[in-house]
Amino acid sequence: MDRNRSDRRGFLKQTAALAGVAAGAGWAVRSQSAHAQHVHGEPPRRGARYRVDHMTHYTPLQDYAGIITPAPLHFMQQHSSEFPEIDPQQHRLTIHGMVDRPLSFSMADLKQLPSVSRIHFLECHGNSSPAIHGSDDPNLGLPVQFIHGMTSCSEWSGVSLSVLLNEAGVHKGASWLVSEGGDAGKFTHTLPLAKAMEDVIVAYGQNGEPLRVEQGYPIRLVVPGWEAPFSVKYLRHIKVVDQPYMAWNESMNHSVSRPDLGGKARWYHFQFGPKSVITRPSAGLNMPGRGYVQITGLAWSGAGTVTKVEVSTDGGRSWKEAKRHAPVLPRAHTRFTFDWAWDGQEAVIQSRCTDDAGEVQPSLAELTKNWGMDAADWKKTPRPRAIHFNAIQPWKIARDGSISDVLFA
Ligand SMILES: Nc1nc2c(c(=O)[nH]1)N[C@H]1C(S)=C(S)[C@@H](COP(=O)(O)O)O[C@H]1N2
Ligand SMILES: [Mo]
Repeated sequence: MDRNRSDRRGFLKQTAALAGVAAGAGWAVRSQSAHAQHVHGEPPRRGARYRVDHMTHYTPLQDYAGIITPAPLHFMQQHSSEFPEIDPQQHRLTIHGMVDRPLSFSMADLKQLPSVSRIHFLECHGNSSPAIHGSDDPNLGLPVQFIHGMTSCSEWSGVSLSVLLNEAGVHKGASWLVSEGGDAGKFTHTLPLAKAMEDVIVAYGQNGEPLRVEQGYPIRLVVPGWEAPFSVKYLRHIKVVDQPYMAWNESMNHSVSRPDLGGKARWYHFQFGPKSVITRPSAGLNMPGRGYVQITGLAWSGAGTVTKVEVSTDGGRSWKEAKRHAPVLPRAHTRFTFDWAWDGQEAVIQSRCTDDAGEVQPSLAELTKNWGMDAADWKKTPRPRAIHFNAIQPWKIARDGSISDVLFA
């Protein structure tokens, strides 16, 4: 495990150099040392909730172009204090429970089956939460990375889960799957059978390479468009059952009490709504100067494709359509750009996503209303543990070119 750690450190030193180049000339990072340390060093120290047995890495969304997150920069949420060391020669995936034929697949078995490769984002259910914008974080003047960087997008390769389930022969009356990982805590999550049959991948490849250890080597589930806890890493067992199981992690970490439900907890949150964020210019960076600026960012939706991205540079008074760059794929990040000239005056810039289900990304005020909350709730300490937080993100550009978070900074 120590070996893993030090390998990782050496490796990340190289990527730190790369990311420095990718940031581009002119885009000064406000706090270079904190930035480098938290992007590429040890996992950043989190607030009280995540101190023990939890490792988090954030994707530096501001530092790359296009839609594919370079694998070493993929975000990571790991509910254990070290990575499992799994021998791919020994690793097996078993499918059992309500099936005609319980099956056990080796890695070689899986790779012999028909493969698929598809580009999808993953996003932690807690990404962008006000608790992350919180001032208890050591990174004052949080860059976009530490607010929205628990999402990444990759080309995932593997076998459709439906192929494996059909091979096993699912019983009539089965309706859920319980998937278990091979990490120390045996991370376990329930998944409705209908989604499993629709588009879930048992992935062994990430951007043409084997999965990274951080991403679940040698295999993981990829559950497109749904919150990432469904995408169980180090996948080892799938049990076919006829009810949701509410495993330990699901009840402890992933069910959140909701004001709109009278303070009751909702067990499951599934698909993400439409979301977007301007990744440059963004909080933590400084404007390169007056004149031409290409505003760029990412938009995505758990429902399907992004059909429109609008940008406002006047605090939301007027909106203009941004350019969406191909490929625009379902349940994948979509790159957008917007040509702008900064006049050196104070400005608030923000983006808004519409998806092919016709849903529009809400403002914070709309989200507050939808969730039955009060504007004052966001000011409480600790900040509300809002999940699936997809409010429009305004960034404020000051006359001196510094950029800050309007929502919760
Ligand atoms: N085995 C296992 N699977 C897991 C987790 C874990 O800790 N162990 N974390 C879950 C959570 S909460 C998230 S957000 C995603 C993160 O995937 P990533 O680390 O590849 O970005 O994995 C999910 N699957
Ligand atoms: Mo997560």
